[in-house]
Amino acid sequence: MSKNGKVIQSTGKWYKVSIGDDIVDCRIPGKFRLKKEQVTNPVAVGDNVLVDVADDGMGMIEEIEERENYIPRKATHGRRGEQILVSNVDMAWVVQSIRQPKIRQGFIDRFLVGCEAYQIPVGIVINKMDLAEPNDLEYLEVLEDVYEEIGYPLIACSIHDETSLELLKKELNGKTSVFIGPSGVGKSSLINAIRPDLELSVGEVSASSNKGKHTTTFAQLIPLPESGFIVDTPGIREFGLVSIGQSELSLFFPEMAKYREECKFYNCTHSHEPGCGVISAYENGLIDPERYNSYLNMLESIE
Ligand SMILES: Nc1nc2c(ncn2[C@@H]2O[C@H](COP(=O)(O)OP(=O)(O)O)[C@@H](O)[C@H]2O)c(=O)[nH]1
Ligand SMILES: [Mg+2]
Ligand SMILES: [Zn+2]
Repeated sequence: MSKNGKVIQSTGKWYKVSIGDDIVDCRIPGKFRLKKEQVTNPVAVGDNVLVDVADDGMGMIEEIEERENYIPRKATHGRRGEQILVSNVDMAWVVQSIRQPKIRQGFIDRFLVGCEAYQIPVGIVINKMDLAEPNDLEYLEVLEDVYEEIGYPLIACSIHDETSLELLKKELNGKTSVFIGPSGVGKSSLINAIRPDLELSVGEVSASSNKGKHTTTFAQLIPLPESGFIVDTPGIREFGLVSIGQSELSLFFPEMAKYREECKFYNCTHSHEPGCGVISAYENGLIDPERYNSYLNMLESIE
């Protein structure tokens, strides 16, 4: 009998598929592997699939629903093309901590751009608010103003503050969400706070410091208490400016959209050109200086 499910884990050969309340071990037919696609993994974590479940409880993946979006990473083992880290993401959260380590706005902006480019709705989580000092609170207010004005939700939280965790849980419920961020900001701790039964290791050196190891790590969807999934993966750190061209970059800064139209040159990079609507908006205080600074830094890093 065929059933609809969602791939929650993958080894490359075997797939765990969540079907209703069950988790079924599945394989894929050989023809899936042979298909010539741009991506190197035929079935990705996050894929919605149709599974034929045999009498012995084993499954065969028959069909993959078209993906709404996906988070890419560079293919491993020197292969060309993109690999899908996770697909059908409802919401990505860029996680930073107010202290230890302190917020890096350039990092936030880079990942917001990545999510915009791959059509993934995105918000910001500022964790470890229990460590905040008075000037941090002022900074947080500035960040809230800047990002919520653009349209990015911002949640300030702490694993020691139940009220803030409830807020976060509400945002995650019913969706497939991803935490993106550098190590040490508390991603695993937050997941543990939501699913205390899991006991993910906290405070461990991130696998990304051991490149050879983490390239073989697959993403995993962790079911949330009510409904929805949260993704746990170290591989997401690389997600940034994958395949974005210089003249495209400003498309992924939503607040620049209406000023771009005023630019004199159609291929304006909004960095030095005369008659640039974005530069003039920046000079008139209509675009946040930090955001514009992030834009210029990213522009420089694109070949
Ligand atoms: N004070 C404080 N420490 C936290 C908080 N969240 C996480 N930590 C600590 O930060 C360190 C790194 O946390 P971890 O979850 O491993 O971060 P990850 O690398 O992003 O997964 C650990 O020592 C945690 O106990 C928080 O809200 N407040
Ligand atoms: Mg972690
Ligand atoms: Zn311009």
